[in-house]
Amino acid sequence: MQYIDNVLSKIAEQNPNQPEFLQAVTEVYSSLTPIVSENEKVYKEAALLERLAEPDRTVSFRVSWKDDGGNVHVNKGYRVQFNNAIGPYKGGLRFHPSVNLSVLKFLGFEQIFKNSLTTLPMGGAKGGSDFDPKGKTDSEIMSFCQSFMTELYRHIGQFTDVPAGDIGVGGREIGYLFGQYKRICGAYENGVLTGKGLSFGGSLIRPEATGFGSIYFLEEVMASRSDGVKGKTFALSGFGNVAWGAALKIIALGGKVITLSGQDGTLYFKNGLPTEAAEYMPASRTNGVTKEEFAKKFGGEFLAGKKPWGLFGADVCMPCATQNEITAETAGSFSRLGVKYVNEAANMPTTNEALALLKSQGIVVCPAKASNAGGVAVSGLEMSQNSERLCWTKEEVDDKLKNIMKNIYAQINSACERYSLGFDLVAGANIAGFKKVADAMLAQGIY
Ligand code: NDP
Ligand code: 2IT
Repeated sequence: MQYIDNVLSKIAEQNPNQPEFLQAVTEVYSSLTPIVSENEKVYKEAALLERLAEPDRTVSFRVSWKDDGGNVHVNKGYRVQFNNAIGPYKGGLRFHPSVNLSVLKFLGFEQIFKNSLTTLPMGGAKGGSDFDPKGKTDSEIMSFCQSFMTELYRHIGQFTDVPAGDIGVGGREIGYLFGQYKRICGAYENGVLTGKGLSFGGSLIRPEATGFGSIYFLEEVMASRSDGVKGKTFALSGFGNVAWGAALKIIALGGKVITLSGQDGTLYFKNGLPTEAAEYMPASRTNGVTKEEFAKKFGGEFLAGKKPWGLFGADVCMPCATQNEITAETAGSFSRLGVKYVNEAANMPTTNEALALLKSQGIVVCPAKASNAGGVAVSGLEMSQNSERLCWTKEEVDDKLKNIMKNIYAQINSACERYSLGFDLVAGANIAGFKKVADAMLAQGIY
């Protein structure tokens, strides 16, 4: 569509050297044709697509910290506050050497639509640093987190912007970040961060939420095709928070997890990952157990330097590590390997070329902004509990999470019906997530 093409060209011109960001915007905007056609005049007059692709603000700052030997290091710190049309900015923090503005802008942009799909009042944001937590001691991580928060604190708050975890940021980091925020502000504002420890305002099920939610979403998709998780084989990537939650739920529902992975290679479990192995994943990381040692301990193999895709037959491929893991080259082997579903638990794990290829092969893609929305959804529930000054039970949170994932599927399904999209869940999720934000932006005037 001409209007969308023109906007995309302008965004590409204005954001050179930001390939991940342009990829995310292209993927979303290219699928909006049916809804934009219906509202072209209004959207054009309000420059809606142009405004939506430019963050409200981006904060960038220096993070200086000392290692255990007393040496000073300098890292880059960022927070991209993308859009707060439907609620305070909300989204995780990523600590990884690959972090740059392009990566954080793609993540913040995706977060807008994901948060909209959760039905909870949360805007979109993302932040982080090029700091590499690998090989750092606990005291170095604390020193880094304290320095990061000493700058970030002035930009966040329970009614303005609520960060959480992402790659390299888990419960330990959120604890140190919260401690420093409390110390600087001199007040106990526990709604300022989510993913906190249970003893200081965290929510039960938040650690498991992204992985659990992703399987709840897949169950909805499978049920609509008279299919289910039981007896299916799953190839997962990643070995972190999301892979752990997903593996636990797959095994509990009678599925078989045959692979996991780290940056250094793939773990292969021919007979399926045992429950006790899935339960041990977080502790194995904190105890410094290598992937190879872990695989051997639980009857698996470690394939150094290999990615999990294209090697083994599986019903479901489930990327749980990072962006652009599934390329056209790997996606090309999926049909032959019997893959029927790609369940995106990581953010933007599939390139746009691979998405087109999967679609042409009839492989169902469960889009990240729907499938992994359970994490931020339970973050939203953590905020609700903090506001109420109450803690809900595990069952209460898990039930709410299940309902949210069902509701996300229902919204996508109704967008697919309304706009005759067939079973294109990627386009359905984009349109459903976009509509609520677009309506709110139009109602709030031009700024
Ligand atoms: P973790 O830091 O807990 O784990 C990340 C895993 O991915 C690790 O196993 C890591 O390998 C691997 N990994 C990281 N970078 C790369 C890379 N460049 N190439 C290959 N493997 C890599 O992160 P999470 O599990 O929290 O996040 C995983 C994905 O899920 C991300 O895309 C994140 O944005 C997304 N997500 C996370 C949510 C959350 O609540 N945590 C919510 C929604 C989405 P190694 O073991 O070697 O370090
Ligand atoms: O990508 C994501 O949705 C997250 N990392 C979780 C964000 C959050 O605020 O819980």
